[in-house]
Amino acid sequence: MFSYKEEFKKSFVTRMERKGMEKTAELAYETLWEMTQEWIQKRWNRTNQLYRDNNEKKLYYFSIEFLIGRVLGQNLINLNFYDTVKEGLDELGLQLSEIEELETEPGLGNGGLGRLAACFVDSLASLGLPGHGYGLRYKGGLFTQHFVNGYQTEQPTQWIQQEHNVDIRREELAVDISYYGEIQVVMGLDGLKVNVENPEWVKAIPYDMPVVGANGGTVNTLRLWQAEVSDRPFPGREDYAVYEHETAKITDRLYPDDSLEAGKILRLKQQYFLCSASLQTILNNRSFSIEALPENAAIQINDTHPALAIPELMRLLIDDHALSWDQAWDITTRTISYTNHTILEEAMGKWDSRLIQSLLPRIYLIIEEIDRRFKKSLQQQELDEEALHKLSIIENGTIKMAVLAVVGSYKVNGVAKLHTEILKKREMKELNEQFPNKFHNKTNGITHRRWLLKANHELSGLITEAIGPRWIKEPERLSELHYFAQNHSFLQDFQAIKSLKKEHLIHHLQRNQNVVVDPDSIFDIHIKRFHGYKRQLMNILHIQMLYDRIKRDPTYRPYPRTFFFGGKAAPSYHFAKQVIKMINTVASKVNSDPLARKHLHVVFVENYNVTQAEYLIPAADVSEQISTASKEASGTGNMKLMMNGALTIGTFDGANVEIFEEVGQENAFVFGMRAEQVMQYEKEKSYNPKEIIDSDSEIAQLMEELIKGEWTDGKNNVDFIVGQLMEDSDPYFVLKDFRSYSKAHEQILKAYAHPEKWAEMCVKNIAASGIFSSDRTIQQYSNDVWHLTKIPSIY
Ligand code: 26Y
Repeated sequence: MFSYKEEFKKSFVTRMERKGMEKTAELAYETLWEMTQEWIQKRWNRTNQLYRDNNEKKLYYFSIEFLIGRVLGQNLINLNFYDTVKEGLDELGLQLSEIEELETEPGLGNGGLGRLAACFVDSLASLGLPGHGYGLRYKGGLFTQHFVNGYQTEQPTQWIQQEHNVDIRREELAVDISYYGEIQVVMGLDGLKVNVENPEWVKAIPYDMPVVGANGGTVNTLRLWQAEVSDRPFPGREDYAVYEHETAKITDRLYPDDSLEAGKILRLKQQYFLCSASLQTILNNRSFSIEALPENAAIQINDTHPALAIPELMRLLIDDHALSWDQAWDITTRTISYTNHTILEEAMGKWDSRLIQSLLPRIYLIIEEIDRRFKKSLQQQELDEEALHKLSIIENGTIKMAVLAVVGSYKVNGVAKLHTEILKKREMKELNEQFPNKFHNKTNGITHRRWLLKANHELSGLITEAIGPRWIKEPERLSELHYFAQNHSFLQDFQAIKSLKKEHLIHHLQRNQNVVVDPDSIFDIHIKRFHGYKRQLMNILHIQMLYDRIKRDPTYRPYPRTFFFGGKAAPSYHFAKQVIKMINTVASKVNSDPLARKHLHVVFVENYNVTQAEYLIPAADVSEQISTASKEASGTGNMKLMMNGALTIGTFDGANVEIFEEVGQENAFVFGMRAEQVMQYEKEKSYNPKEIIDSDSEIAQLMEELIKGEWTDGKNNVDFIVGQLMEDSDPYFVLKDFRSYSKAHEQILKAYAHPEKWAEMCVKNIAASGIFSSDRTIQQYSNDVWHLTKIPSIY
């Protein structure tokens, strides 16, 4: 055990010397990496031994994304070694922060859903609960974003290195996955049996990554599957080069372009690969009878991407374990539960029946049978056409994965109160009526171990000085900070830390992007995936308006603000890409104008990812959470920013509603339509943006400039934006909420003019943020859905 600095230093130096090379940061990284892996390995072995001895029920979290971020620093924090190592290295003339920068972040996710999965596995291990993640080991991860002339370009990301990888190959646990083939019904010993003849085989190799819980007590496993050629013979394998190439593509990258059929097949292959490999490994390595699966394993599917787990588990139970349909259905629907993350129609997973039929013929038959039986069970009720439509799994040649996921699981949850209500009352009303006890809410959370302890070491220290260290284990104790919200010296310390974190961000951006930011300006931060409903467009239009005002009105000289954007657009999402181009164009226009630049600065942080988030979030004064009410299922960036003492400008949407409830609306800047109003407009189809343009001359002026292409480097770059904003009665109501958004920004300026009062509001936000720790969320899932037992801690 290296709990003491001197011991650490001794061992570190010996190892460095053994390598016998120059003392570079790279070598230090390698050495520290090895040492950390050794510390972890011991604890990992112990945890696994305990699991074998105790045979407790386990949770498996299936997710197509795990956005874990860099692991070295986080592991040191969770092991409680961070400070010791940092000081030890300092004394050896090395900087831990520099060493950390050498790690390439694995980009195995895109946004909130993937980061949530990462926060959840951290909380599971930290609470000492037996819960493991199952995902895919994409070679490339999500693309790297660069701007060329203001346009987003996408380059493949390479995170897997030859040495010092974060995961361990487990060859001995490989399983085979089959695609295609022809269905044959044969007479077996116990009656008819379905066989698939001549399928194509692919091998799935697991790579295991340790998930280190708080205090290093429990180390769980994140298992990521990689596709490789199978040893099994099958027709078609002769053309080996093609086979090898096609196989490697399965885990080559996250979200391959699916605008063409080949891309769709690839995504389907990925989803099935994840489900089949994970289920096979669970069933192969069990120590209980197959009938006892639900008492021994809970499987949570993260959105519909892994919903094929339902028919795949049925297939394994019926075809491989010779159970009857009814037995298999009973087991499946007591093992699997489903989390929904969206109400957006286009993001609800749907597959063309023909695609599944050809790629996964046996799975198709099972889905058909699930649908047939479910429809049959509905026959006694007098349901209207609309209800039948909402309740069908297969309809007009389409398979609706969300309906399959609800029917085939024992619990279904939304990710914030409002979202769950919308699911129950609107999107999934009919399903909720059929299964009244299935739906429940679990408001998302974030791990404070990454988003406060790691990302904001300084603020964490200040909090501990004020209220003692117990909040680290019990984050709801952050509420004790309320006593300090009016304590002058505490507020001053808070302000000093905010300034320091701004400096860190400035330094980081200077190094990476060569931009220089005014540390005294208000840091207004809008970071998330690019999407219409998240309304980055509203933010940039507002900046355009501010610019116009500064130019037009010599008395309008507002306090300096820096508007930060960060986020990626899906490569084929043209509207979102135009918004990116617009932000970059506005940025160069505003930033190069000497007058405007005194008051406004627009910074688009290239290639937003977890590492960048760790710089941006602690430095934020203002958190932009401005989605069209009803569209953002929860949001989790809102929680991270609040926990770091930023004030939210936001709509009544997703978890914002609960944030406002906790902190009080007087400590936030709330604006815009409510979800009911939005839904009313949608129902009546009565929103007409032209009315707003006609009645508001300033907005009319903005639109005029926009249409001329003045803010986008020409008209060609604005057609999707203009089309959506004005012609198609914008589904995201940008102009409708624009005025109240702009007023909320005026309130921000007024509030910021009183620094101490502002700091007080920030501290109240931190104090109210404890409930948004994912430890709380995970404990609720465990109590209500998974029923896990804590394993005794050994360290
Ligand atoms: C397959 C494709 C269409 C697709 C790809 C990615 C569909 C959805 C997604 C990702 C969705 C996502 O990240 N959703 C976010 O999940 C967070 C965690 O629950 C929520 O906080 C957030 O509101 C939601 O947008």
